[in-house]
Amino acid sequence: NHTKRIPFEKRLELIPNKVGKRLVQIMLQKKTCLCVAADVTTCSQLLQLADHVGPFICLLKTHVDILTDFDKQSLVQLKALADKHNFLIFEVDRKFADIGNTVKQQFSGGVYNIVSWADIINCHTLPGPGIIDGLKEAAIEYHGKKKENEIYHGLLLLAEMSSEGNLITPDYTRHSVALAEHEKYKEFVIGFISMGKVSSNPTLLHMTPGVSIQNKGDNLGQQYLTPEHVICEKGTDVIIVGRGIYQSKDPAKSAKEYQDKSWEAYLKSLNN
Ligand code: BMP
Repeated sequence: NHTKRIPFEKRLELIPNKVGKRLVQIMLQKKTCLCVAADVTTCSQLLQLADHVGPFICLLKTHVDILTDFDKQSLVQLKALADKHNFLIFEVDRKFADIGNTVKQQFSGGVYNIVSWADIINCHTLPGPGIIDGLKEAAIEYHGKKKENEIYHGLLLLAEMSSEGNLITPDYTRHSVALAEHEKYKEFVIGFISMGKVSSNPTLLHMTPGVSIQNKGDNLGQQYLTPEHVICEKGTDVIIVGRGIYQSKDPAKSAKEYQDKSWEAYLKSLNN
């Protein structure tokens, strides 16, 4: 993180992926670097939370597999809320981690049919490049287009994790960065889940979980840093906040607070 931060306006022109571009556009329009991790367990809670925090976020991250009453109709409603409040949806915690052929089916098949509604997905890099190839094939086939620049999904690679004792090494992170920067994936991979800036390529976005203003961690290994720390010191672009927002008494008010803090930190980091 020694290089100066490049303003989002400049990066917007360079990003080839449509989802990545739209995300940065939304961040600039709404002045927010906040992604809410909506880790609630029912569809009605999810929709209510999305409606409350919608005005303050660029992205809503969901864990569809923790919903006890998952149904596709709710996803249609969630999409409508995303349009109403102008945010994207990030089906993150599928965290694909298998061989290319399997993840291709997991992405496009099953009851969730993720390819048909998620804008952004993510995967572990442990299996090697085949995992990205498999997901990319599913995305291209879904749209029935063979032209790579028509891909309308964005993939984030897990380059680092927030949990205590995780097994990711600096070498693993470097290899993940090399995969993301590979020419072959430039239309599809939009960035990383990481603890801070891991690549100086301005087209790749960094999103960081483990962010809280109040807490230092939980009793299952989660570790928290503040919005200012991860944006100014670690150079990340988007903060991912779950319990700090959805467990607060007033999620909309908390979301506004994280939004303001994230944008202030971004502006401050431009002058660092
Ligand atoms: P919380 O702010 O409540 O700790 O939630 C963090 C969110 O980010 C969770 O949805 C978790 O699955 C996700 N996450 C994480 O905490 N650390 C990682 O390394 C990767 C994640 O996706």
